[in-house]
Amino acid sequence: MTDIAAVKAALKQQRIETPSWGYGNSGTRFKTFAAPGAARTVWEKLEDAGEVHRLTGIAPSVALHIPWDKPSDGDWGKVSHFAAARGIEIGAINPNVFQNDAYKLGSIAHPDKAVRDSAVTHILECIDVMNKTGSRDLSLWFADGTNYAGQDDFRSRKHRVRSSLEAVYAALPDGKRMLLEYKLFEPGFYFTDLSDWGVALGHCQALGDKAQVLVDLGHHAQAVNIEAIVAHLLDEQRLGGFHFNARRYADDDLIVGTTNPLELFCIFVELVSAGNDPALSSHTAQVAYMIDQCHNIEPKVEAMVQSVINCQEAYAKALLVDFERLRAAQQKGDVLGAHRAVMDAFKTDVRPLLEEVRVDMGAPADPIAAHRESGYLERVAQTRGTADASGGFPT
Ligand code: PSV
Ligand code: MN
Repeated sequence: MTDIAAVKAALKQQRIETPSWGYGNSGTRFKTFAAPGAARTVWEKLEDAGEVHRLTGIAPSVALHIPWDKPSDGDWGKVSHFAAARGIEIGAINPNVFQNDAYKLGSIAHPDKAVRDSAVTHILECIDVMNKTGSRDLSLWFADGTNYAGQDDFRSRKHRVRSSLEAVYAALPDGKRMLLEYKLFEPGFYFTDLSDWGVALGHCQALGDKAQVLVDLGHHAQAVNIEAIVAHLLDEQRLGGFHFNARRYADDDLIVGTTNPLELFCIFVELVSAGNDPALSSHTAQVAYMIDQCHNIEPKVEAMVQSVINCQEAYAKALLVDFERLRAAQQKGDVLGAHRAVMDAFKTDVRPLLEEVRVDMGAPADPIAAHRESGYLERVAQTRGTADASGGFPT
């Protein structure tokens, strides 16, 4: 039996973080199409993130990428205040150690210690930004890897990664966390230093409790069972957070839940299940739910709202799983009975329930319709104009 009041209460607690870089122009390596009104500066990205929160009621923080989002005067207090005035706060801080020429052969795994040191120095500056903005999470992704057999020594690179991460970990104040993101390929095509959850988990366990694994849904090979990875990391108490997006072939960064709604739902089922487990509930409560998505052909604010809604729908359906029925069927070895228990929840239309939840929270029942009616896009297109296509994703 489902306790709808409890489901609604849980839905009101859900939080999804949006990425600043999702509000600027972005594209493929073939073409970046300039979108009218796309954010050009950190201020405009914060305005857009505030609009997504106003429309959904569950997106009260925004992740920043440094130096893309660094204000010209370096005044992070001003950034925090600007965000607070729009009802949002600064979320994860993402250092960028992949765009300087010096990083051609890697950053924290680079053969030259001077390059490794400069990458660590940049990350330490990002910890300073966390201290100034009140951000809890340092979100680390490294483009480090190689393209050819023999290009560099795997074990030496592993040791360089470990000692660089140790230097960062040592500087992390109490109460802050380091999230380590893995990716199986790109820009390295032969080998990636942090290629999968096992490698990331190994480093995190060696570093200490403040180091946690970040799962980006786009960073796995085809057919990898991400919900099983999530279950394993939760059980190890090492799931730090997500980068939600949808993929079809590679790291496509499409709107969350568009190509993979069942996968997204199954991930949330694991989270609800762990949240119900007294041994894992406090670990599960600290998981960061972040979107990492760039929109190439669709309007950006609207796309971000759709992603938030899709996360909300997946969570609502996961909350409807009858776990008593599911566990009983599993215990009996009733294969289809167990499958049907999960699929019954997946097939439930949760849209009317979510409309009620939104209205209770003071958000519009239909955030997309409200956005279209509000004239926000027309207004920002007028005031911001059409930014240079490289405006949001600096090269
Ligand atoms: C890398 O593909 C990634 O997923 C990392 O999270 C980066 O920070 C982000 O995309 C933006 O480049
Ligand atoms: Mn990511």
